[in-house]
Amino acid sequence: MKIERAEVIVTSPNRNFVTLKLTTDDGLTGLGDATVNGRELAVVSYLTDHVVPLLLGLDAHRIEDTWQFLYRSAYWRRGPITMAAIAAVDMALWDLKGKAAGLPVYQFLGGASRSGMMAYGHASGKELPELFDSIREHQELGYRSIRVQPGVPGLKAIYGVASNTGLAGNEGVRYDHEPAQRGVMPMLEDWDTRAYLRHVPTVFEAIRAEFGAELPLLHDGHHRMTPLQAAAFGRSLEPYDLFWLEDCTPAENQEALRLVRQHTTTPLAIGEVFNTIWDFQALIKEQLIDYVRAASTHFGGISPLKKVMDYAAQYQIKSGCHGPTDISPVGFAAQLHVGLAIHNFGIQEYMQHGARTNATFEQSMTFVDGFLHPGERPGLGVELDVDEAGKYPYVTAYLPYNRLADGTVHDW
Ligand code: KDG
Ligand code: MG
Repeated sequence: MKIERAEVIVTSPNRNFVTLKLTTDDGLTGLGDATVNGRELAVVSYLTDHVVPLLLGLDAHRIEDTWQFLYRSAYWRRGPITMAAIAAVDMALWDLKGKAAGLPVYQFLGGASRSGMMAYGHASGKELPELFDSIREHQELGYRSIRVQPGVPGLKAIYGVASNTGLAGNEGVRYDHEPAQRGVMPMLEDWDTRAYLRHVPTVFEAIRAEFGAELPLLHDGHHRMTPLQAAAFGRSLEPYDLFWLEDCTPAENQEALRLVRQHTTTPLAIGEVFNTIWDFQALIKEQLIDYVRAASTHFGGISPLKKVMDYAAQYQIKSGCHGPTDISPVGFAAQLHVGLAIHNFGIQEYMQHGARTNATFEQSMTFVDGFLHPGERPGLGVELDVDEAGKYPYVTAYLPYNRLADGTVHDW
């Protein structure tokens, strides 16, 4: 099974996606996701200019060897562009292996450890009534765990609060509030940490009063606090029993979590912007986190995701893979196969793709009563309709950014 053709396909059905398609000499095709939100074309160049020429003629069964070859021969280590490109190759090779053997990928990772994976969705609302409606809408869709991002008084636009309510389906547009703000410049949002720290605990108090003690609730701090602020915030949320507090401090300074950890028992999740197992090394060994937020797409693919989760398992740390809409259906399927197989699965973020994306990427994945399953189709279970993909060319799209009241740029 030799790699005969490698194509990089860019499509923007509801948002931009970069997909690698490998074709073997026996006619099988494998898909990999290489989407880096807001920097998509950099990965396209990395793949077409530097990776595709190296793949032609390789034995598609040699997944680990190909991964090590691409990682070590590049010499320059880590980074989202490199690791997304390697991820796409890794996923496509697992897809091919599955198709060649007639087995879904999870069967190669140890087989199923559960019948389905609990997913959480994104509820948001500027004010409590909208937020409560959004939580209820998610419950009606079957979600049993809910991430909550409220507005903050005095702030016009902040991360995670949909500009208008509504869920996927309507071409994905109404729910596409998060990063894919289309335009030639990043959209400006505003920020005030003290207002946020005062307000958010009151929101969780109101949610517990309305929805009771059982509902698992999550919240994303999106890298915006200092270690001391995060420590105080985690402590102030303890009465509301969060499933996790995510990205409470900027991810670059991993030592910050030592301080946070000393002061709060609110469970911590981090890692959606991490690229390698080494970014998690100290966090796992020192038990500074409870959930690993790596995404297959930004972490080098299925192979390293399985390795980091096996390492985390030694410390009772669980998975909570990043699953926003900027992970394509291919990347999403890849981490569903890992999640189904590992013993230490925790939860899976599931922000649903829009109708056009689902028509472009045909998927075997299911979401039933709040639980995800990758399906039984050989490989990853995703096929790309290239004619459909061709209808939606790349659109310039940036993530938003933040400024404080005095104009200083802040973490977004
Ligand atoms: O591209 C950036 C988004 O994926 C990110 O902002 C989403 O934080 C996020 C999350 O938890 O889904
Ligand atoms: Mg996040």
